[in-house]
Amino acid sequence: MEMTLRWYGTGFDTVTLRQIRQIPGVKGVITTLYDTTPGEVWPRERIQALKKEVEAENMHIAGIESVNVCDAIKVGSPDRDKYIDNYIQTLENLGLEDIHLVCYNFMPVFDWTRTELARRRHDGSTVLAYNQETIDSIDPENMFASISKDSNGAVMPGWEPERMAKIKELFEMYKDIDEEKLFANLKYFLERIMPVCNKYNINMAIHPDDPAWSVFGLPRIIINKQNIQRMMKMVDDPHNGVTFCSGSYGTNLENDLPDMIRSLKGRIHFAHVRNLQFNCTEPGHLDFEEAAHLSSDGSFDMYEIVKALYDIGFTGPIRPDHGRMIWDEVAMPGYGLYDRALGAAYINGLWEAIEKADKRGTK
Ligand SMILES: [Mn+2]
Repeated sequence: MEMTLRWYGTGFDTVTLRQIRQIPGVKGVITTLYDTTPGEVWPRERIQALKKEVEAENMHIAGIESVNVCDAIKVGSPDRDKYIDNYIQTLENLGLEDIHLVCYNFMPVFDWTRTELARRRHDGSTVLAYNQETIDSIDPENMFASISKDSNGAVMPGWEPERMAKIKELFEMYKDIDEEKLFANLKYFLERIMPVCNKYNINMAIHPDDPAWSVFGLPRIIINKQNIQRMMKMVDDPHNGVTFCSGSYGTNLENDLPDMIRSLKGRIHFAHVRNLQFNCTEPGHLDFEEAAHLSSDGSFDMYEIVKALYDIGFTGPIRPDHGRMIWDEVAMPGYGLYDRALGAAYINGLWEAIEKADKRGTK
């Protein structure tokens, strides 16, 4: 594995490249052109400029998160081919710049969904949290307004104000889209992009839906082992792979995370590792919050998750995921420096211990 950190780019991220470089073992960033709109072509010069900026701090771009897929492609509207052509051109431009990993998602309307961006925990840190009763009582059209007040002034990925201003229109676009149609549109998209991925050896890594079930009546498909196996098989190409995000698949307690990792051997191109703490697991009253990465701070056995990645011979980029807001840092919720740096150090420690035990035959 290669330890990395997500970086939103100068002007969007409170964390600098130099700070990231000083986290032990981090030489790669996962980044994006944050001011591009889904559907547009990423100009090669801008990708080059981004690379230069990262390389000036003695790091490299380990992958892109994300090149977002526009709604026309997700709903399969008549003009989707134009946008897929643009996506292919973006992939070509990335490939020409020697970038070989692209994370994306296929979630309708909302990206990740949380009900709070700054819930206070027992230790005084603040974290993102999800409460099912709140979701069930909220009008989805007001969702954006209700959470954006806690965003510390940051534009949240997937919750861009321009998109959210058209929320009614977006719901209208998806009104006839069920799971089967979403699968069919994903298949169509993947079949069209696989040739350029093969040409430039670009690994596509779909991010799971977060949370891993339907919210607001919208279909969600990248949610469990069965559905990802279906997705792998429907376009059976090694470049059609996944981002294994423990915090997203883990929202659904029926998902056995180490087992899912083992079943995806060879198709996990990117890993997001984080922990959640469940406060209530009753359906309808489900409540969870994002814990520190440490196993004992949350509900997941992080050793087993990292060990499963080690056991399948995972060699791709890995990153700590959402961190708590600690030590008075003011940053985009989930994306401060401090707690993600602690997460990276912890995952590095787990990995080193697992690897050494394995090599000594005592694991
Ligand atoms: Mn993730």
